[in-house]
Amino acid sequence: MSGETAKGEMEVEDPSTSAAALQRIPCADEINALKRKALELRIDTLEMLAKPNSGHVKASFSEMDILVALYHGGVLHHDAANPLLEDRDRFILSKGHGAPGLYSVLADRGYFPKERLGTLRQIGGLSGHTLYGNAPGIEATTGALGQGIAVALGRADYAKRFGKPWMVYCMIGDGENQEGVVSGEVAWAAPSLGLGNLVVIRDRNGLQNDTYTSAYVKHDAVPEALRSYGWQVIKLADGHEYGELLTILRGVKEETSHRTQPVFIDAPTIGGKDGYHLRSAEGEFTFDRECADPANSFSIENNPTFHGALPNKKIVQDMIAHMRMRLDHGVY
Ligand SMILES: Cc1ncc(C[n+]2csc(CCOP(=O)(O)OP(=O)(O)O)c2C)c(N)n1
Ligand SMILES: [Mg+2]
Repeated sequence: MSGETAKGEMEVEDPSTSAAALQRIPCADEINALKRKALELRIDTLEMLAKPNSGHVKASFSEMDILVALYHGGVLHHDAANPLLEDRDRFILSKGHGAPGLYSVLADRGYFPKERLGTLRQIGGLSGHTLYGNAPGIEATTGALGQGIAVALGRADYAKRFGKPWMVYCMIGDGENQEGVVSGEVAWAAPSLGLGNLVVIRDRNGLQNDTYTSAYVKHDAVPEALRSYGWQVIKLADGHEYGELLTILRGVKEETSHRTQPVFIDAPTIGGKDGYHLRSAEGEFTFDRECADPANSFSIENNPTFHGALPNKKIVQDMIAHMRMRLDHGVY
């Protein structure tokens, strides 16, 4: 699918010259269906969070398109009817606070009934962070940042040593790069162990819990460092764009059998993506950002306030209503 530039950066083949690459590119209908699916699942996520009136909306919304590409775009080999299928690909959400987004995806894929989403953060219900055994499809207990990627490394190492055909996908946050295990131990070990079956995707939404990540992490230094340790680095232009996401993810999957380098996919995203409502000066919902009156509208996009907290209940209901209207009108 690709070659490496002099800088070691992944170069995607010109689709017009490669039949194989052409097959990986999703068609407009598929992209549209996935965008619609992601909006539906963001609505499910917001409704899930609205009930306990807490939980991680910004993280769940930024990661959603990547999850939908993996689970609905035919990338992961998995079977909701048989969550422990031996040869399944493993997906580990290292940024475990993004659990609500993953629950929406898993419920939609049929891992458990959608009604269970209404139990988030209740005793005996879905856990606020991913917890092994709490719901089918959750592969590891995560939430302490850095933990999931260490588990992912162990699983990938096991698979390689014992000749298992499955791959391990792991999503980290950009703030999570501050954990030593992410930027140190796993970063060094994975290429040394030749883990070509490990794919780490960074949800680079630019935010952590109460501020911008750039205050602590030099975003561009991370891929540079990983490349120098021996990772294959792929920088996406837009972590919400299905054409690019699927072309890359499908290509990475096809190359697994002869790859010895772990893969790091850097995906720029928008924290809280799609979490807004727009109203005109007259108070009517509008889809046009240009026509929206800021005094009547509200957005959690790229807003560090809404890490673990939600806006007030009225705003949340307005956001849900606006998202539903976008769904009805095909605006996504
Ligand atoms: C070891 C550890 N330290 C601190 C926290 C508290 N914490 C939870 S989420 C978060 C910010 C994470 O930011 P990022 O990785 O960028 O994820 P995002 O929410 O932006 O997707 C922090 C500091 C934690 N969960 N684990
Ligand atoms: Mg972040």
